[in-house]
Amino acid sequence: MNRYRLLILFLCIINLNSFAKDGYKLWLQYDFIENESLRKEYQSHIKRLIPFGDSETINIGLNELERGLSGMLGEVYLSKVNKSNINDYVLVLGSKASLSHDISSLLEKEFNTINEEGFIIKSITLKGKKQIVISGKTDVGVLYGVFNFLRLIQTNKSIKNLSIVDAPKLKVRVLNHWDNLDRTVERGYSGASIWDWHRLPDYIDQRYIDYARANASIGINGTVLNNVNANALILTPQYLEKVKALANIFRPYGIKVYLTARFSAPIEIGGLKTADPLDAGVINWWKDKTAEIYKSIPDFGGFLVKANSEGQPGPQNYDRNHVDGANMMAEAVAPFGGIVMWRAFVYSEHDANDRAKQAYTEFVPYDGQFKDNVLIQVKNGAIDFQPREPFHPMFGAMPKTPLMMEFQITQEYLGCSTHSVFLPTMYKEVLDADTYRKGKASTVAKVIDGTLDNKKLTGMAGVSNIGADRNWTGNVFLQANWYGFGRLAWNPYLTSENIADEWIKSTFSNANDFVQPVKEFMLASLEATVNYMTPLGLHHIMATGHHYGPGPWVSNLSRPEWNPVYYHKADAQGIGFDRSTSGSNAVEQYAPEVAKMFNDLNTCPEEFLLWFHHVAWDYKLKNGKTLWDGMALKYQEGVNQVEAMLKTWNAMKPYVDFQRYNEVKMLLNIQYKEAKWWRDACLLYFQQYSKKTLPKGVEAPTKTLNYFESLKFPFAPGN
Ligand code: GCV
Repeated sequence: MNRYRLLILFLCIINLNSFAKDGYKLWLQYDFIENESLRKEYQSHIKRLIPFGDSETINIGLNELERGLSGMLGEVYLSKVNKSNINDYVLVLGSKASLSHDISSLLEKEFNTINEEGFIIKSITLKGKKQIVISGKTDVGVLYGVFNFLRLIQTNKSIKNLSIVDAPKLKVRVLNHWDNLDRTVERGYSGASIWDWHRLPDYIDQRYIDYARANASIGINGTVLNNVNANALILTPQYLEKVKALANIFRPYGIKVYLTARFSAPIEIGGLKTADPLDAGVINWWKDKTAEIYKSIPDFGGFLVKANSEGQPGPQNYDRNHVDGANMMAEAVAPFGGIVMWRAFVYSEHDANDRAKQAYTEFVPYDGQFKDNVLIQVKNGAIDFQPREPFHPMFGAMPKTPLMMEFQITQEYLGCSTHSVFLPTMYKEVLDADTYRKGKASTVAKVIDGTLDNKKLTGMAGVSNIGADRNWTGNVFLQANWYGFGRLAWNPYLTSENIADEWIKSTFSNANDFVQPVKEFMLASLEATVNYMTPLGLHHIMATGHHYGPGPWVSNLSRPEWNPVYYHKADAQGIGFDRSTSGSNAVEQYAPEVAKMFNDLNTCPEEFLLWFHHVAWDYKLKNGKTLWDGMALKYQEGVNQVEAMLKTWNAMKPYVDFQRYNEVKMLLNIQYKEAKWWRDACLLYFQQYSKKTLPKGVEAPTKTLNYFESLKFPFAPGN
């Protein structure tokens, strides 16, 4: 090889290296710890690595430790040292059953406090030798312990005297992929579906393994592979073979696969004349289909069903109800330990009632009638994943039914993958909300973790924001929402601040001058977005169909509740949806304490003002401004906040690799532009009704309302 070729080879290697920072590695960067004394401190506590047991899961844990420790500490640790020859400062890894008796007996107390998926990370001294033990009751518990141990080092925490005992508070922690078999993703903004159905089962994309690893690192233990607007073909042998291939990859990472079940599948792929849930032929068809699935996927998780919602078939097509449908499927999966997640996202074109009331009206009368292996999956709010919604009233109204939370991680109503919005803040607003079902402190978190009503089956679902884009989520910042969802599904009591802190340090840097400003910007990002899109309780005023950009003027769609005008109800008097006792009375679906608070203009939190009340333009807000002025100033504030986020990020250049720095910067610039678009379009439109001028401090729009109304986006993604 001549010198010239050598040089080219060298440049190629450098170039390949730069790919390491394209976001693919997510929060598992394992960057080398430059601070020598800190690095040495860690090294002094981990001199050898000893695995007990050699299951696939334990080997994954071992590889992860080697990868993480050599990345961060720059040394490759010896793995298989002789177990009888334990030296000082050994890192021991193994489940309760595989650890040597003298080690496991030291952890007896800890083992008694964790569940099957919990883990222990403990510093012990055995026969005068210092060790750190990572253990759990199961191998998957150990794997969770490994990821948590590595996170300690990634976030520069001390590992001197460890005594960490942790276990998930929720049982089912699943991603919902709204991925179609043709690789389009409903409401997906990060490229094509990661499931390459055409080439499965024989072609195993490395992504599947990396996906499983990333999920395991945050405790996600299930994935629903396909869209809730389901295609029955996924249940045919041709596709089940592909599903099996994915299940085999995910299994050692503690991840189960689930599928959405199209209610009419017995007709579409089974050749039956009906899908009536009380028909013997249909019942048997689902039982046989389920048995067929479990034969090839013994740990199959179960079904997720969207029934009688937005055109999907369901039991009501046969004059049956949700209980009939859900229980029929639940019986089919029960012998195998499977579950049914039955969605409560329903609203009917035949129900003239306020859409916000419909799911409650349909489901609450069935409280206590579902089988034990049914979880009712409820969206965080009663409309549909709006930038801000009050908690869904169903959470305070079904004590005899296990309810699971459905959050949306993908940003259908939040600027697609372009806008950098840190969603754990929103998830926490809902989890911390008080339903008052059993008096004060009956939070939504306590409802879904089962502690309020002593429920065994619990869960949280997140509609995935993952796609085939190299950085997984279309915007590096939105990896934080996947991360945060997983962390909150594990423990809904974590704070969004802690989650942001962990994510920033694991993804970018521990430098304080980076962590603090970026954390501040992340924590403020939801409020900024609410301000420039839907301040003061406004909702669903996005353009229709794709939901990209503002569309408060849309009024021509066939169903009233598909039109933004239905939600904001702006007129010469004022603006907002009256859901008080003098309006639709949606407030009555909450416990009396909550209903009273929302019902009264004086006590209704201003962030939900226009959600519950139609308010006069001259109404005085708490800050003394009129509603019109206050609203206009909120829109402006949102724009200013994005400008500040952009400024913060621009100053972060020294701390971030160029590719990720520049991508985030470009996206923030787009967000800034679109925040102004939202402000101008909405204020010009509402101004037609308020007939008031913009207050001081609000920038004048540079385009006309006609211009904004004329904008069309026929190819907006995710639609
Ligand atoms: C998967 C909203 C979305 C739909 C989605 C639906 C649901 O209506 O716009 O794309 O369908 O919610 O959650 O079922």
